[in-house]
Amino acid sequence: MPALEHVGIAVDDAEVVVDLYHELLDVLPYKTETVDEQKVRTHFLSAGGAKLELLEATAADSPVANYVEKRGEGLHHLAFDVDDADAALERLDDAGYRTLSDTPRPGADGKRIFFLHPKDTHGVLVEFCESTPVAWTPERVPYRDGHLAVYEAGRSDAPPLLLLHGAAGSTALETTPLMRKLEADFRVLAVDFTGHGQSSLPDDPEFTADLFADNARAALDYFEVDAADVFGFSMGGNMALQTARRFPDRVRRLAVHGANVAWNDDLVDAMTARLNTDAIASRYPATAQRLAAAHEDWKQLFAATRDFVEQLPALTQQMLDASGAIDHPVLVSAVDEDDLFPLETPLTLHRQLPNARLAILPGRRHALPDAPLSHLADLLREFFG
Ligand code: CMX
Repeated sequence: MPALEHVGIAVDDAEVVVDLYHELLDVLPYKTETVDEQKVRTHFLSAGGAKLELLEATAADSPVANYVEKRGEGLHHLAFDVDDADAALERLDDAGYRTLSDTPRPGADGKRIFFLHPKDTHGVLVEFCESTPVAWTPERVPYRDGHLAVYEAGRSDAPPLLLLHGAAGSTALETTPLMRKLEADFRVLAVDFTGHGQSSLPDDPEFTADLFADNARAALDYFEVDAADVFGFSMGGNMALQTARRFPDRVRRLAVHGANVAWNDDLVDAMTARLNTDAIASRYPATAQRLAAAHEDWKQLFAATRDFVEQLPALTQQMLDASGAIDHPVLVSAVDEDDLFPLETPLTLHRQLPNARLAILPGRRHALPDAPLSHLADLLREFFG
């Protein structure tokens, strides 16, 4: 069923209304954006499950300017989230509703949107919107002999939450969709580990857990954050734990999703097989192309990751042995039918950590973008809230 995504409110002077909601709800906009197509400037506020979208006209002939002129400031529209805006538009058009465009149009917040005429919907302007993948642009921070790509989104007044991606992954490939679900409630930060995504790859890369933990620390330093909540996916989960071990005061709480602490030779073999660049290039050329676009040098990255994976049985055993010393609150989560790691691993981790909660979500795929992200985001909001 389409969920209420936001409530649009037409305003004359957004600054005044921002102050009002600050006073009423103690929230500030987490995003402000001009949508030329709609001739509006939008200011998004988090209001629990749904959002408020303050709409300010940017031109005299904007629909919002007409609205404010004829009816004054006030509730302007209700927007419902749909998976497929084209299909929704076709269905409602066939059902005889007047849609205000023939196809979904670009709206605020990276959405594709269309409206139904308020005369067909008992006086309420109804919008349907579909989220589209949105790029998250990094800043490049000098780091050792190269640079780290670091990312920031969301509310500057909200608690910082650092997202760490997995091995041979990146912020763009893995954690960006989760950022989109959390940006209304957190100051969301992320970093591409050395050699991953848009961070530079050293000439002779040697990956270690300490290097990746140091990447996380460097991102926090850059954003001048003393201590953050940290979420890590897969190897990023192990690195979140390592960051808490190495820099305990920089981490408030942790959430680790899909992290494996039960490495054995079979899993190492399975993982190294997945990192075979020749096999990927010959059998899956489209994937190879995607990886080439995602990383500075994906073949070298994968080679260095293979060497790192070989160290994981010893490293994760050391981590487990030392995990009793991590007294930060930790949320351990995984999907119940992970196609890569056994379900025992989150249970082991949960048992081993002195201050952990456990959540098993329904799902079959290890990859973070395929996880039930709305459920995961709800859990993170609750745990870090
Ligand atoms: N809610 C309820 N009724 C509305 C309305 C609204 N937001 N906007 C207009 N109406 C009503 C008017 O009151 C009027 O009713 P009466 O005839 O009973 O007086 C009727 O609809 C026609 O309105 P109008 O002022 O003559 O304006 P138009 O028909 O030219 O345009 C509408 C109305 C809805 C078609 C136009 O505003 C539109 O295309 N809206 C969709 C685009 C939009 O609103 N974009 C801004 C939001 C962007 C975003 O969320 O990103």
